[in-house]
Amino acid sequence: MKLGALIFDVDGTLADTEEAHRRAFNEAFLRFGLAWDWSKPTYALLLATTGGKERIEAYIRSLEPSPSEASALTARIPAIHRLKTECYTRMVIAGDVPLREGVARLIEEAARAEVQLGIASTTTLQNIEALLRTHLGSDAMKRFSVVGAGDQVARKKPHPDIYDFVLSRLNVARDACVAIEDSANGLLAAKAAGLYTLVTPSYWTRTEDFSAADRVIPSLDSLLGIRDIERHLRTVPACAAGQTSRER
Ligand code: XBP
Ligand code: MG
Repeated sequence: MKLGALIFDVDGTLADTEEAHRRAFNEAFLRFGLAWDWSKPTYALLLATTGGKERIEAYIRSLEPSPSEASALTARIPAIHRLKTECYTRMVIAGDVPLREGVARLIEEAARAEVQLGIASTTTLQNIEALLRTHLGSDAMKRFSVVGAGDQVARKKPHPDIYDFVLSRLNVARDACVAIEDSANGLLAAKAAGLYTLVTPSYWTRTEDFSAADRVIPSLDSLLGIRDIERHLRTVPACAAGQTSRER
């Protein structure tokens, strides 16, 4: 099977972004006068909820506020998240969030091999643009045939909606596509969309269950190029699950 497209997740896959997200959330809470300060252990637990706005909502529920307090706090989530996104993109543009190893090289190789590129992420388009333009140049977004982000779909990962959104706009057969993810939520979403899924665990997801992955590697830097992906794609049917070949 010839590889037709690579569909990248963003947070944790293109870059280990969650520490910057965590700091941006805390900066936004401070500027909103909220006595919330998400520690790393707290944030690691909160990452089970995908989507920044949904994560804040889950945190509010965990505080067990009165109905009127919950309603007042929930009404402020969009404004808090807008400020958080401003804080986060400022860090990204300042160069505080490097791409993970092997990402830029694989994107270059894909372009040379005429393999289409897509993005399927839970984060905002604004965050994706900031990361790609900072590291891949001002025309970086044009290198991706389809960019699926955050609120473009009703249900976030682990639902497959964002992958279905991207696949419906890519002119590539599903079984010629490879999803690249870092988290269990992302893996569930990609597999539910019927995709061969390569997982590169991140700092925040390294203890999660990737048994449904088609392949698990430490980072994209350990790939032997596009043909390496294609060779594995040929050996494992796209919708098969469980034949994980976890590589050290
Ligand atoms: C990971 C997420 C996002 C980020 C925070 O997205 O779940 O919510 O944690 O970004 P990905 P936002 O699918 O790229 O791994 O605050 O913009 O949601
Ligand atoms: Mg991710």
